[in-house]
This record gives sequence, structure tokens and C-alpha cells, in this order.
Amino acid sequence: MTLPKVSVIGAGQVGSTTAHLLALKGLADVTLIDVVDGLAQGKALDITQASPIEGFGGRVQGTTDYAAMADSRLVIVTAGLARKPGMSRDDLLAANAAIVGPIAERISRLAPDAIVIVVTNPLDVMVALAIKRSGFPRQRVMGMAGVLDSARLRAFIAQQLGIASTEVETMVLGSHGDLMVPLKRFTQLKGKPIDTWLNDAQIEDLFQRTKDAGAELVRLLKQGSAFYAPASGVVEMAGAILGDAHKILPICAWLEGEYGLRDVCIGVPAQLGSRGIDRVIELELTVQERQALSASAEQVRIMIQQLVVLDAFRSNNAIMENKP
Ligand code: A3D
Repeated sequence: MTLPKVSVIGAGQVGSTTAHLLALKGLADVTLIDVVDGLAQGKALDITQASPIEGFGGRVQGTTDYAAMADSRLVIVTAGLARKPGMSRDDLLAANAAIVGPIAERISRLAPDAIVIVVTNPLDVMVALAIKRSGFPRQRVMGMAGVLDSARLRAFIAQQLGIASTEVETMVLGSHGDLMVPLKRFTQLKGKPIDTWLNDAQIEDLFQRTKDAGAELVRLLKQGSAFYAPASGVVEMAGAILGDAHKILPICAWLEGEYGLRDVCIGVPAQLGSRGIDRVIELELTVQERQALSASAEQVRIMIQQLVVLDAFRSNNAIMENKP
């Protein structure tokens, strides 16, 4: 069976776990690319050696050569620095912009028809940067964060109630940071609203723990940040795209008027299919929910402005000339 080609840029914790899951689930032939010589090759070889045990047939190859991403159906960008204890995601802005900008240009030249999922932090700003520097339409560039933030909240609620996490439905919108917007009205179990299961103080504690979930893991791990659940989030989005599933997931998208927001990237529900984002779904939000989403978008907008000041949206001609 011919599998679609997926390239994963960055063979660190998130990238290699994503490659592993894509292979295990039989979703793709995977090309893993990293600047560190031997890293992507080694991870790919290791994953390949699991194939007879796990019974997957997809090819997994590793390389330092960006040209290997040619003809990818989907490119997943995980390259960049991860947080260290005490750092916020926003502290990564300039360093990761210098990595993601040139990668987006390479994608546009080497895989011009690809759909792109960005994972590198600060997420919402990196998605905006990838759109600008690739020149791709907004339907084909998105970020993974809402699936993870929602999964974290579902897991916390399930733990508290002692039920299966798959029974919990929720929706976390907004930026991937302190101003993320967990929607209480859209949180339910078996059709019963969350406030029939938990009191307001308990719900607020779980919302706060979700907002702090990344930092909690950074503190515990001491080196690096979360990767198992983030990789699962990316692979859920990849599966929806590769399978043309028209699944509605919370993703980071460039908005052009939806939710009254424009020219900013932010987490919203969207329907995903083989063309990327089929459409952004506009939920009926209360005034307070809308205000929370706007505040979150304003924070992203400030960081986009910081990138404008750094001149990060302009093409780096040196890289364009040196393209492989
Ligand atoms: P890490 O394990 O350090 O891997 C990053 C990899 O990127 C390293 O192997 C680097 O060598 C590689 N790299 C750096 N520059 C380049 C380049 N130009 N081309 C190719 N490869 C390069 O980090 P990680 O995998 O834990 O995290 C990766 C990124 O994802 C970080 O920015 C994290 O903050 C972010 N992240 C986001 C989420 C979200 O939910 C949005 C979750 C987890 C991690």
C-alpha cells in the first residue's frame, strides 16, 4: 500500500515521538530531518527496527538534508528550542523565529503543495511567521496546541472524577499560553455540563492546572518539555488531514474576521480535511468568552509586532540563494 509522505523537521523529543506514532499507526512514510548530524538518521533507524515487532510497513528515514522533504503531503515543524525551568514560551520568540522562518521558506520551495503543522513555540506567533515566510494560503498552515490543551483538561477532569478521559468533552481556545481560554460551557460528560459534576472552585482549579500544565512538566522533567501528549496531538491532526476526515479540532489558525478577529493566529475550532483547514467553526460565545479570546489574541498580536521589529517576516535572501 502506498502511504502519504510526511516530513518531520526537528528530530528531538516531539519530532521523533511524532515520527514513531505516525509509523505505529500506519499513517505515513516518514522523513525525519534535523541539523544535528546522525540524530534523525539514528532515530529513524531505531523506529524502523521496531517495525517487525509492531507490524508496521511504512518507511522511516532520517537525514540532515532538507531536500528530502520534496513532495511531502504534510510537513510538521518541531525544530527549535524548548523551554527550560523558569522560562515562558514567549522567551523563545527570537531564537525560534530564526529557525522557523528559514524552514518555512524551504518548505515553500521544496514541498510547495504541502500542508504544514507547526509545533515550535511560541506557537501562535510561529504559525503566523510560517504563513508569512512560506507564502502559503492560511488553509495550509496551522498550529497544534488546542488539541493538547483540551486533552490535558480532559485528563485532569477524568482523574478527578475517576472516569475514562475519553468520556470528557471540552474545548480550549485562544493562545497556547497563560491566556488560553478553556470553555466551561463546552465542557461536559455524557451530555451533562461539567458544573453538574464539579463545583466552581474545582473547575477553576482544573482550568488553572491546564494553563500551567506545560510549566508543571518542565519543572518535573528538569530537562526539556512535554512530548508524548504533544506528539499525540500532532498525530491526531495529521490523521484528520491525511484521512480527509473533516474532523473538528481546536487548532491554531490565521483569522480573517472570524470571532471578530483579523490578521492574527489563535486557537479556534476548525474542520480539517485533505486540503488542510476546510473552515473555521464559529461557536456562539458569550460576551465574556469573546473578551477572553480577544485578550488572548492581543497578546499574540504584540509578539507578532515584536517579530516585525526584528524584521523576521522578511525573506532571508542568503538562505534563498543557498537552497539545496
Ligand atoms: P528538542 O528535543 O530540543 O528538539 C528540537 C530539535 O530541533 C533538536 O533536535 C534540534 O537539533 C532541532 N533543530 C534546531 N534547529 C533546527 C533546524 N534549523 N532544522 C532542523 N532541526 C533543527 O525540543 P522538543 O522536541 O521538546 O520541542 C520542540 C519545539 O516544540 C519547542 O519549541 C517546544 O517549545 C515546542 N513544543 C510545543 C508544544 C505545543 O503544544 C505547541 C508542545 C511541546 C513542545
